[in-house]
Formats: sequence, C-alpha cells, structure tokens
Amino acid sequence: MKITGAKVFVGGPGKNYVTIKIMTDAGIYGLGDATLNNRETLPAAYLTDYLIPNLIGKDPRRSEDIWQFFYRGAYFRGGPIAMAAIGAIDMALWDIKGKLAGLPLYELFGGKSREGAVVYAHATGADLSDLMDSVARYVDQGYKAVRVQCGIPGMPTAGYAVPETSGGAGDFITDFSGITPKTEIWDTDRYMRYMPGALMEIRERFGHELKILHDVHHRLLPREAAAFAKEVEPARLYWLEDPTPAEDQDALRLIRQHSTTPIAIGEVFNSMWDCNKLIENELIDFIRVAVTYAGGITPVKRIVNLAGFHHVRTGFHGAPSHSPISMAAQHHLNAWAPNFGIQEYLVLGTPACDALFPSEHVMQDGMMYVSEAPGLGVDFDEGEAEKYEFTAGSHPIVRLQDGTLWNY
Ligand code: KDG
Ligand code: MG
Repeated sequence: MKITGAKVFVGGPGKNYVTIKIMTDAGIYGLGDATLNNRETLPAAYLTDYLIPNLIGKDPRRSEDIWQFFYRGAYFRGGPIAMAAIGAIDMALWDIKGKLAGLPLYELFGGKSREGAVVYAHATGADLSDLMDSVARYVDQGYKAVRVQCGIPGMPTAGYAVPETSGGAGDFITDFSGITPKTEIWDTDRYMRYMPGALMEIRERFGHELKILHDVHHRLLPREAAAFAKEVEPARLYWLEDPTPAEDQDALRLIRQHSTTPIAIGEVFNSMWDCNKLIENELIDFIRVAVTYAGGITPVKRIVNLAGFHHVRTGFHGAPSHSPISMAAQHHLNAWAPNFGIQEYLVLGTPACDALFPSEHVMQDGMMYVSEAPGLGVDFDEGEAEKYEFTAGSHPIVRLQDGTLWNY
C-alpha cells in the first residue's frame, strides 16, 4: 500500500483551519489538522514544502516509522510549526489505519474505558455577575464542568479571554483585523486581590458538584502563583491552569510546596520531552497537550502512558482553534485513556463547521460520545472548503501599566 498524494487546505468558518488530506492507492484517505492559531500558513508551508514530497510512495501503515522519519530525520527538530505539521500527518495515518481495519480508532488503542468523556466549556464575563450568568447558562445545558474567567475591577483592559463589555461575544483571542496585535494591560496585584474571592463566590453559588477550572494564562511569577494556588484552596478548583510561563518548569515545584490546588499545564508544549520531567516528578496533576502541537497521536499516546504511572490525568487542549479533526483524535484518546481527566471543548457545531467537517461524535449534557465510524470518524467536504480563504489574525499582546511587555 502506498501514499499517492496529499493536499493542504487553509480556511474555515471564522477560523483558518489547516487540513491535510492524504490519499492512498487503496482508495482510502486520511485527514489531519495542523491548525496553529494565528500562524496557520507556516505549518501549511512546512507540510507542502518539506513533508508531503517525502510522504509520496511511503506505506501509510508505517505511521511509527514515518513519525520518526519526520521528527528524528530533521536535524533542526521540534517547535510548534514543525510539530503541528508532523502531528497532522500522524493523525491522517491513524485515520487510514482505522479505516483499513474497519474500526474506530479507540478500538486500536485498547478499546473504551468509559462510555462518555466529561468536557468543560468556557464561561466568561466582563464582570463577576456576567460570568455567573454565563456559568448558569452552561449548567442549564447540562455541563458538569466550566472554565471561569472574568474582568477584574480597575484593570484597564478586560483580561484574558474576557469581553470588554457586558454581553460581548466572540472568542476574545483572535483579532481578524490583521497581524498587528492589539494591546491588553495587566495588573497582577489587582488580579491577585480580586480573583480568589470571585472563585469562592462561584463555588458558593453553584455548589460542589460543578467542576470549576480557572486559567491564569502564564501571567504570574512563581512566588505569586504559589500564594494564589494556596489562597484559592477553599474554592476547590478542579484545576488551576498555566499559573506561570511554561518554560520555567521549576516554578511548578514552588507551587507544589505551598498548595494542594491541582495544576494543569502543557497546551504550549510541543513534545514528549517538554512533559516527561514534570510528569515523572509529579509536579502537575493534568497534562494539557494537544495532538496537533505535540506532534500527533503517536507521541501523545506515549505521554498519556507515562502520565498514568504518576497519577497525572489528561486534560487535552481544545481551544476553538482546533478543527473537528484533531478534536476527533482527542475524543478517541479520551474514550480509551485509563487516566483520562477531562476534555476542553468549545462548541464548534455551527452549521457551517458541521458542513465542512461532517461527523457523528455526539455532545450531550456536557459529555462527548465518540463516533463508531472507522478511523477518526470525521470527514472533510472539499466543495465546502472552497468557500473559505485565509484571513490574517493576531493574538493580543500584554503589557504592564508601565509599558513592560508581559506574557499573553
Ligand atoms: O491561541 C491561544 C489559545 O489556544 C489559548 O489562549 C487557549 O489558553 C487557552 C485555553 O486554555 O484554551
Ligand atoms: Mg489555557
């Protein structure tokens, strides 16, 4: 069996999804997602210019060797662009493998460990009262877990993933007016004074059954994060995410020494080697890698298995930047992983998105039920894809009030 060709598409409804379709001489094709938020043309170029020419003629069943070829075979390896591209190929090869076997992917991983996977949604508000309304809406829809983010009184701009004004809509992350980023202003002291009380109010209003998560989005210094994690203990968070910038892994040790709040990290990790020490030293509770940026199903399965040795559960990244293809890969991993924790899931299910990526994965009452179709269980409509083209966008940047550049 041989790979005969591959095509890359960039575009989608409200997002620049990067989709690869790999064709074979057996008439079976596989799909992969290389979307890298606000840098989408780069994994697309890495695929088109370097990886696809070396794929043609290879046996698609040899997904392990192909992964090693593209990862180890590149002298300058790793990084989000290359890993998103390699990850997309890996997903597509697993899709082909499942279709060849006539089995949904989770069966190839070892079968289902659960019937449905708990997902969390993003509740957000310009202020705490708006946020409470947003949480209430998700609870009414049956969600069992929500991430909560709100504006901080006195902060000059809204804060991470928060609308500027009451009732604001959108993903509050990508600005599609161009590649020049808008600026947000951050004030750590105000955040640290306000947020613990706000989290406690949410817990008191919604009770202990609701899983409450909060994303600091890399903005605290290690000592601040340790103090914050300790102070929010009474709110019994399901997790505190990215309390400090991901590069400084020792920061997690300081947080651990001072608090029992569960810590989740890893959405910006690109490889198994970004995760292994944190997992082995049991400095985190949840690993947040995405099958795209971490290089595909092949390495993420290894991460999950290592995590299982160390009481670390999964909480894969599922921001709206991921297409239904990589989300499907995660649904299959979630159905199998013995150490599954939770899945971030932003409702992609608009009619336009469903038309572009038809699938039978079912979201119901805050749970994801994986499709029984062979492979990933998601398709891609090339006719629909012609409706979309690339639109440049940017993440905001963050500055402190004196102008110092800070972590977004
Ligand atoms: O592109 C940036 C997003 O992926 C990121 O802000 C999302 O932190 C995020 C999350 O937890 O979903
Ligand atoms: Mg995050």
